[in-house]
Amino acid sequence: MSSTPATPAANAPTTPAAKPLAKNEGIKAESNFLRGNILRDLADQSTGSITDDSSLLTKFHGIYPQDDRDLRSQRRKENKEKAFSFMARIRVPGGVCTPAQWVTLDALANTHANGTLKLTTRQAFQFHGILKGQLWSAINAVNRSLLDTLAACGDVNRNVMCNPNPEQSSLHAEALRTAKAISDHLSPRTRAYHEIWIGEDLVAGGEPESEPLYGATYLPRKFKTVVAIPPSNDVDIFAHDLGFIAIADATGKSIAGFNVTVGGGLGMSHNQVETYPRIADVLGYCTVGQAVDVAEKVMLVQRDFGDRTDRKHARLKYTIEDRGIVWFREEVERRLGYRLGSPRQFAFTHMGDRYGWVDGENGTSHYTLFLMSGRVKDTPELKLKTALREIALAHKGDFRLTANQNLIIASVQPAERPVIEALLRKHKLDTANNVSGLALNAMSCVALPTCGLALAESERYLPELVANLETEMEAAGLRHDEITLRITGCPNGCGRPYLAEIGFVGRAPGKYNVYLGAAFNGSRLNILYKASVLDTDIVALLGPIIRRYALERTTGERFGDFVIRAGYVKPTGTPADYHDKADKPVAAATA
Ligand code: SRM
Ligand code: SF4
Repeated sequence: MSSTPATPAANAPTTPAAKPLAKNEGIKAESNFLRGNILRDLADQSTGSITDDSSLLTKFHGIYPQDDRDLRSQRRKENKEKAFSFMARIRVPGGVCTPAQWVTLDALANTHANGTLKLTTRQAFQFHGILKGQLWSAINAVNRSLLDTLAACGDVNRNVMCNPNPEQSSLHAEALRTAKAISDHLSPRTRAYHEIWIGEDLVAGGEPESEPLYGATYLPRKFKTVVAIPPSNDVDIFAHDLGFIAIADATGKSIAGFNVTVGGGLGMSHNQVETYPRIADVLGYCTVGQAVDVAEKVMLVQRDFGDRTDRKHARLKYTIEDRGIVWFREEVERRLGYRLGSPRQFAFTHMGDRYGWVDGENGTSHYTLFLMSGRVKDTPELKLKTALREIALAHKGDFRLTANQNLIIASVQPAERPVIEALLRKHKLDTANNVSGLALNAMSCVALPTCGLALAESERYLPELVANLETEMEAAGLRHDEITLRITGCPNGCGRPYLAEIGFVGRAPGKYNVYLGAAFNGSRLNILYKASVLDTDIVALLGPIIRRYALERTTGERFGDFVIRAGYVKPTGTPADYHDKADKPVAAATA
């Protein structure tokens, strides 16, 4: 496989010279491959944060400065600087980690962060609330556990996701191998990460480094890759820049190749119709052996043609919208030196997780555990973090983080199963059957108090939102019916709300845009039903629709399909589906 080197010419923006490059481009270019002044800023004890330029660069190292937004106004009154701390995102290709790694992260959450672990929508872990003085030792310890935070954020290929498929163990093993190979191949090569966080010596003599794939300015924007195994679309393949849909061979036990998808992305901004969520296109088909090469070439086309002048227009989805999928395929194939095959038949049936015990193909079994919003913490009612530590200490298989923020206790040997069952029972975690269909298919982003971009609550509001709507579902006789519900605190889409049958997107404190009508299998986006709905009005808005669905649905008809048939929303296939032009711009929830 030959890669196109990132020469300045290859990396040069193709947008009109008159438009200046986005500020981030200069900071990247001058950072000496992501070093910048990070070390200097970490040593500066006069503040709990780092400079704006370093903040941009630490993202590539998986680290974000944040502040506790609950404390902002109080700190301002007291004339104190914001309550700064750091979020660190730990990359877990395919979401698979060992029990020993879990135990390490569990301990670090207590000693270095806010005592919780967050499982993300992209099969990664996050720590919140790391104080500056402990940041280095936290990241260093993560690396000693053979995980890392490099490229978990930033303008690079992010954590590569893979369906954690417990039922089809042999397909999963192959798909995971591909996900890891892509992850390794597209990882940045800079030694900056190792110098800063692992204390490795500077490259001898300080001779120039190179980033063979990325060049000095990396990508125009973040880039996300996933591998899916039909019929499960739990990774939400159509939401990502690049996807590989595994096509099984005639035996059903091995992968023959992959359909390649490109140009998905969800982020948008309220009132800016030129930003919108977009479903990925199926580009073609490749063999297993070609997958890494294809991933590289797709990323390189985006490296060279993505818009580096406007970060709101810099994702691959806009490159494809602007230039067309035919042009894009030709450009990828030109670099590959061969044509992609015609896409093969595939069918996704769902994007949620399968809870409880399932048997694998090799005598092992797997338990999928529902975690509300992926947050692992101890509360007076539920000692979830303690329970999972005890399970990790006893478990001999692996753990798999799902794209729905849940956890699979995977590869449990028959002899081990009674031990895990007893621990699940002891901690009352064997209760998926008692949880409603709505809750089991609900997801939220983090939002307040840590996310600097949140306009409204999300994770902290989800339990109340679900409980309120569960009452309506129960009254309609739908307690165990599955409807996907997702909420985010702003329109960036971190909880993939535009792919939920019911999506809530924060506009202002206590106010949400309500979206309806996505497909249950993740193949169709939803549509704005009503803008700026007060949280207190949500039940009155949706209750009648839920009741009508219960009465009028046809056999097997999904809620998302029903609301379109019943005329609640009408897809136009234009950005108008997501925006409400009547709305005025809104300010952030707290200053
Ligand atoms: Fe996200 C920014 C959290 C998945 C689209 N996302 C952020 C930041 C880092 C806020 C910031 O820039 O200051 C959030 C940190 C909050 C916090 O306090 O932890 C944040 N995003 C998350 C996570 C943790 C949500 C979660 O509850 O699980 C997810 C971490 C995934 C991971 O492990 O890598 C997360 N973010 C997503 C997804 C879903 C996905 O990829 O499947 C999306 C939509 C898909 C997409 O990329 O189009 C997403 N996040 C964004 C965007 C909008 C990007 C865009 O193209 O417009 C931003 C803002 C930005 O990049 O400027 C953002
Ligand atoms: Fe923050 Fe918005 Fe992402 Fe939620 S969707 S985590 S509020 S950036």
